[in-house]
Amino acid sequence: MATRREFIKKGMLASAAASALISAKADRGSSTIEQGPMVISTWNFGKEANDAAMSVLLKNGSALDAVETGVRVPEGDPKVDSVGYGGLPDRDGHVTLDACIMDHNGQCGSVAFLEHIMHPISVARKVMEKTPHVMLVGEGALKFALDQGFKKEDLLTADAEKAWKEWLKKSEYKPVINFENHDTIGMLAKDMNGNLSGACTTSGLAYKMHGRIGDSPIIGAALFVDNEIGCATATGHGEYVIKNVGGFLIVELMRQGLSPQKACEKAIARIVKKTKNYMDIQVGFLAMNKKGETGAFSIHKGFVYALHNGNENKLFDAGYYVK
Ligand code: SD4
Repeated sequence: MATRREFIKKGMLASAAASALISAKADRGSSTIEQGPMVISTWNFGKEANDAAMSVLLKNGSALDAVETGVRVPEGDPKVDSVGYGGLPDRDGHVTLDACIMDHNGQCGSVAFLEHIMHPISVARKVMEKTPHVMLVGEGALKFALDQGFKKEDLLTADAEKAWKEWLKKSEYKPVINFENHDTIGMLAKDMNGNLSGACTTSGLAYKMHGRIGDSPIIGAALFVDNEIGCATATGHGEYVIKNVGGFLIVELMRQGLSPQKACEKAIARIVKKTKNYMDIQVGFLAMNKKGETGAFSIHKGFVYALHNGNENKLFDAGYYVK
């Protein structure tokens, strides 16, 4: 029987061979990898998050552990103002967080409208593992987190508070496309056993109404995993992802035989067709199938994602609808 080290080496060799395919297809926003561990995540902060996730996978860790570990990186980074600590607040000055996680058994957990906890993804995982429920929100989610030993913290950084006070002067609510080029982190991973998992976490749209929950904690919208088929995640204006059940739609399209890339393109086309003001909104999707093939597509230019194949970790521009 192969030792674990041989097994890891095999996976890495396969990934090295596949990396040539990544660069060959980079400009089309898709890649083809047949074997080995894989991680794909949204936006440029995905690169650092991928490194953390891949270090779990290369030690033969599970895809579930990998995605949780990966997205905790931007959650804990005060310079990232769209996820976790340092996230921009709602219009009343509250940092409220949404997150969900799903594993290869179809188990999932989610928290929404959660305040004062730096790592909502880990609370979402506890909801999955320690409760008979899928989703906890607000006060109840906070109480559960504290009961589980999470620390209550002030997540509003001085920079985020300053930005909010500046916004208050006009109080003009207008979603901004590719908000400073970094946003929600959605991450999909495949481990050495070929199992898939995903995670998604965010502070949501900046200056949203108090109480607003986006797509990021909604299983089937910003995240869906079916270990027989593939997985998908979303970023952008959550309302449109929810209305079109984006993550589930993409997995179902892959089930019908579409590649991850074609499935992402078709889901974006669906949103565009059903949304009169699609020129004013951004949605981006990532997908991965059971073979480790990936896809990425968005409405507008500017959506970038990070792909790590166990050998190299690179940023790519996703393809887009509005030319
Ligand atoms: C939301 N999808 O709350 C998230 C945040 C995001 O561009 O990705 N914003 O709608």
